[in-house]
Amino acid sequence: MRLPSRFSCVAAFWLLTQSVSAAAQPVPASAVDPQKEARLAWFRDAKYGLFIHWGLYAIPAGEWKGERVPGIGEWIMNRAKIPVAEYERLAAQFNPVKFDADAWVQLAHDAGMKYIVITSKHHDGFALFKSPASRFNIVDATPFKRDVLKELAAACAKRNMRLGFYYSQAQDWHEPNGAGNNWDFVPNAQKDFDQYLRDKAEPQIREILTNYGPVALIWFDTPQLMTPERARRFTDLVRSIQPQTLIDGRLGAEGDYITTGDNIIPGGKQTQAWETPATINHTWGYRKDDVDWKRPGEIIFKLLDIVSKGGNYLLNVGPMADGVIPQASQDVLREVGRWLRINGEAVYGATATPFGDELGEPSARGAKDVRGEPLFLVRTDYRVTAKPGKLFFTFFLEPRVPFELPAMKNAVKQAYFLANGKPLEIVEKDGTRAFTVRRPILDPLGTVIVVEFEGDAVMR
Ligand code: H79
Repeated sequence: MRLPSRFSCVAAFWLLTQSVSAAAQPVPASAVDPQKEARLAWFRDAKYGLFIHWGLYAIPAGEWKGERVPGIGEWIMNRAKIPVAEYERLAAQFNPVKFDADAWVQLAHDAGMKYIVITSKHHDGFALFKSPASRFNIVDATPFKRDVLKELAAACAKRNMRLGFYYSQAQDWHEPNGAGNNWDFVPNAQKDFDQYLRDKAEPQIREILTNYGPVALIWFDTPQLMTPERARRFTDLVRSIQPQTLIDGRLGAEGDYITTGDNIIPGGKQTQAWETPATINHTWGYRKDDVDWKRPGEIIFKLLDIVSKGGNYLLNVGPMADGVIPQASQDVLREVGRWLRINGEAVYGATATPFGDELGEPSARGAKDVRGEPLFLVRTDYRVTAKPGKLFFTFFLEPRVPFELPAMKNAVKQAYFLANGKPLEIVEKDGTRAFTVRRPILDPLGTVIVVEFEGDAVMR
């Protein structure tokens, strides 16, 4: 049999993670697992989390030996085919004296985020924690010698912030038998992958679940070489140590929730819990040349878009090698946080839109998108989120005059601006109900109008 190249393996994974379809996926009643639903309760309410990609790759920051290396920053070892012996030398330079766990947690808090997920070990194999299983870690191999996970866990506990760990369980470019490194070592198919799992990945998962208090979730990634049997060993390990810890959707087996492709937001709502991991610029790990930050308005739209489809938004920052999160990305996050302090009721604990026409529609001409899937024409005027007896209409553009409520059988009690409580008159005409928002729209980042109705759930 011909061996698949590394690239096609990655490409296959890429396709695998893109398969969340535009239509809602009904979950048969038999598939509802009460233990899983209990584990997921906080996650379903949280909606918005901070992803942190930090490691040795923050030192080269997208450049190696004076040359710009294209692609995502944390992939630099792979893209530049840097030998292990050379990459390891970065550890001796890693001394992030400005690292302040409290400041990072404060940022997540100010940003309105309810959980943090940090790279405990990325594909380069370097661990941000003291690890008996491998000396290639921040305590044993750097002059810094501090356990970043320990400090973050303490800071999170103080602020009631949930903390989860990204762990690359399959790729490990530092290890002869880890997946992915074919420039120092033999191709994947010739490796003793189970030796790698036994000697490093499984022990390290045990370590991060044992030494840092309650772990909100483990965020596995790129399940190359992961058979159902191998994945099962990780599931058993996680459940045996911390039964409440969630498992993401990239272990190589069914997790507790669906993880979409990187930066992919599905076109329609999903009933299963799900999460979109996303970049605030174009890279995960810090790159000095990527300053193309998303605007606060874009992030608020994506957040409401995701929440209106029943999902969570895990938005990433890449701290620099000195331990500081780039100020420009902090400023953007804090501005979103200011909006959320006023309008958070439309987000936290909210469920998906009971409607759906406002999301967009498939192209009637049968056009295809870049992935060859039917093109979905996204509408961006407004999004709807829901709580028992309440609908939240978040407008990103001035609503039509008058704005007609989507059809529902429930009586409508009242409507008002969430930001200031000012009532809006509901006018009934020919069986439709409408309100009129006068110019200028209250908040250009998103104006939320609450519509209260009789009963808990919308009847259509
Ligand atoms: O941790 C972040 C990424 O490093 C990781 N997932 C997120 C959360 C990830 N691993 N693999 N991929 C994402 C997809 C890889 C895409 C690739 Fe490429 C295309 C690998 C090789 C070609 C991008 C371009 C990276 C190197 C070149």
